[in-house]
Amino acid sequence: MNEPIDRRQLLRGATLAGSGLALAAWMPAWAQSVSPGLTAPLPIVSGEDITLRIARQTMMIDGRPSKAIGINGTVPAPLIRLREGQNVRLHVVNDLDEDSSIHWHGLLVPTQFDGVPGISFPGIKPRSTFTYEFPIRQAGTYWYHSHSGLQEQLGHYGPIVIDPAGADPIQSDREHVIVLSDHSPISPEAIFRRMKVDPGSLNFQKQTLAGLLAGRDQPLKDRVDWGRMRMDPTDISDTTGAAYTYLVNGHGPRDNWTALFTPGQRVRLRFINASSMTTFNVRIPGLALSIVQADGQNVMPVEVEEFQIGVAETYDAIVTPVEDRAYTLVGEAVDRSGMARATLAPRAGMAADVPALRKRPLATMKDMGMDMSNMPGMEGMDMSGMNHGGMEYGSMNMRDPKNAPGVALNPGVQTISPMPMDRTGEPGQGLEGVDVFLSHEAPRPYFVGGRSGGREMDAGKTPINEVLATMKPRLHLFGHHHRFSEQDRQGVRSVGLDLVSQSYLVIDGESLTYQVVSSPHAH
Ligand SMILES: [Cu+2]
Repeated sequence: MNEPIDRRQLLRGATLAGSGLALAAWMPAWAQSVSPGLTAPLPIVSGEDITLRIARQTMMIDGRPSKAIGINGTVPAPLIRLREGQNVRLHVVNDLDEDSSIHWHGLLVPTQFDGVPGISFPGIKPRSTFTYEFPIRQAGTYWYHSHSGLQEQLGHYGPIVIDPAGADPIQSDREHVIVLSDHSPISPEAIFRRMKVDPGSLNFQKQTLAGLLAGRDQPLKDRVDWGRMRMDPTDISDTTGAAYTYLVNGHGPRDNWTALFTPGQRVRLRFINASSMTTFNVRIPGLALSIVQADGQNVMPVEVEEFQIGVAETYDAIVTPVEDRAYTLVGEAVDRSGMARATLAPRAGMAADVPALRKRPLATMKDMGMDMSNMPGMEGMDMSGMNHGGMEYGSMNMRDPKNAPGVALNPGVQTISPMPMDRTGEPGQGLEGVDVFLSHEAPRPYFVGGRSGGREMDAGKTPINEVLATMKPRLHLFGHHHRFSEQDRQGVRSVGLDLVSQSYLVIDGESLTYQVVSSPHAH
């Protein structure tokens, strides 16, 4: 007679016996729970001929299975490690039942291989293969992701590390890739639908009457003013920790992904924000972060205690932990609704204190591009007549073409800040209290760049656009590096910003004029 089998026991047994193997099955080695770092030979895909297979799969987050789309069976997708000067052929097999694609974020590639369906190629049909082929003309930290539907949200993203042709000017004893992302048990389509119906439906940090009575957040007058304008100062992130788990290399905060180091080592952390919607504030309490690269461009080292990373940005930081102890890597969502958490430790199984989530920031008039405190005679102005829709109420209308004479008012222009201003020297929303932060202005973290950026891109400057923002968009022109040069609107001082980047997080209420600089190499 057969013994009755306890299904739970069976599962438990299987989990215990096969935990190492099970992990290996859905996670690349550099992203497994405890990672020794990127060591040679690298547990990654490299060489001139690489095959990537896109397919649906399950991934485990904080011990719970979740639906995902991965590549070669893993989320994040495999680390692609290349060398400047080589050629690469990437055969992308689409095993999904829908179209897919891969966009190589920040790589200078011929147009037809940029991977944006409907623009540079038709996309990769189900059960078919597309081969990308291009020379590698740059070095640095980049990433790749789907440009089809909402697949990126489900895990279709991975890191790219390109080693320079010569010696790397950034010396380190060990490296780790830190892919930050957001993942939800709710399907991205359902989240999108919810956002369309009620943009604030996932915000559980709104102001309350109890808060008003206790003297928290905005005073009554501001609340009434903002209410009249139909603006919510707690609208910091659209999708929040109510729907998302924030991940480090595919691991939830409770998984405690651990990066190993030996005390005294210079450890290079390659941060990539591969999330769909989340801006992170990143810090490692007890360690200074020396930012040495931004969006793949080497920069003059800037030491910070915390930095903000927008969607699609990459930053490389050097940390030098000297103590024989664990440190917590905190990637706090900008609205403080949750955090990505990992540990840096000399040995596996260690953990440091995890700081509590800080108080969520409140948006200000400045964030809405309507700060008038610097304008004489306008301090006490009653803004109750302001309008968020399409009707005219003078220049404080949120979509008044007079506020952006150079912009054609087409359906792509959602809002125009009435009072945009230069905020490149500011720390970013939620970091107002931080002493040392990464600014886009002096000390010019982006300034050095140079290699694949600076020199090549000096020719043929063509100003094509002006960007005005009230919500954090990411500026990203595919296949281009941008040079943000100057800003020149009524009374707004010139930034004189000179940075080369593939994406740039616009601070709320900031206005930027930028030039796209074409070179013979950038398509
Ligand atoms: Cu991208």
